[in-house]
Amino acid sequence: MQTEMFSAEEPLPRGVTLFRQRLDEPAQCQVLDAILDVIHAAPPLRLTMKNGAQLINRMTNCGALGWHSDARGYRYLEHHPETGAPWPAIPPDVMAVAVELAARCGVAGYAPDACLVNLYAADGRLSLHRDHDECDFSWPIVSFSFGAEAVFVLGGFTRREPVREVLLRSGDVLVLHGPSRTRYHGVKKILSGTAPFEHPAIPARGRLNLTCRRAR
Ligand code: MD6
Ligand code: FE
Repeated sequence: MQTEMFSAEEPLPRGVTLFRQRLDEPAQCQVLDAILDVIHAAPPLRLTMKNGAQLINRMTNCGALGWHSDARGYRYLEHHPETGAPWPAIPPDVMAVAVELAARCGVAGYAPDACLVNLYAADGRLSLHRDHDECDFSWPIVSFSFGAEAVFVLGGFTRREPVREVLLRSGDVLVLHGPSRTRYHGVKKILSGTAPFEHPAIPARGRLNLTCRRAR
């Protein structure tokens, strides 16, 4: 895989907008307190893919819909697959920031109905993928990072195109929108030990990511 670090001056591709340090530490803790309640109400699971392989990171959801994967494939569910309960609501401050940043990216009227919670242990990663299980790609995905830094990889529109690396830190918010909404991306590595603080919602020496989307 070809990789190359983004330098500070190198602009991100159109439709990739990174709001560095959008959330200060008190704002991050407020979100994480609310996510701790989500985790208690909707226990994170290690999901399985169609081919039987298990995903490395545990995941849960908040919002009307939750992303799920099992032997039948990927889809959005209205209820937690084990408890049968509806997913907890998206915390109001997460919703407010997602709506604000979508608007700053030129998308008015954003109303995310799904927010995936990704829990990375110190050795967590996420293989190269495109988010394409949603109905309308004109709605952006707004992605929040908490805990240890992550080496995020951003590719093109086929798996074969080279990827570039972007470092995501706790408090950063990344928006994929417009022409970049369906770019390939993933998380190559967690830089364990780089978290600015600890919080019980974040796995030890790991990272927590929220991705808000409009699924339907
Ligand atoms: C992560 N993020 O940062 C994984 N998807 O842990 C994603 O998969 C992602 O950051 C769509 C849009 C933005 C993202
Ligand atoms: Fe994604």
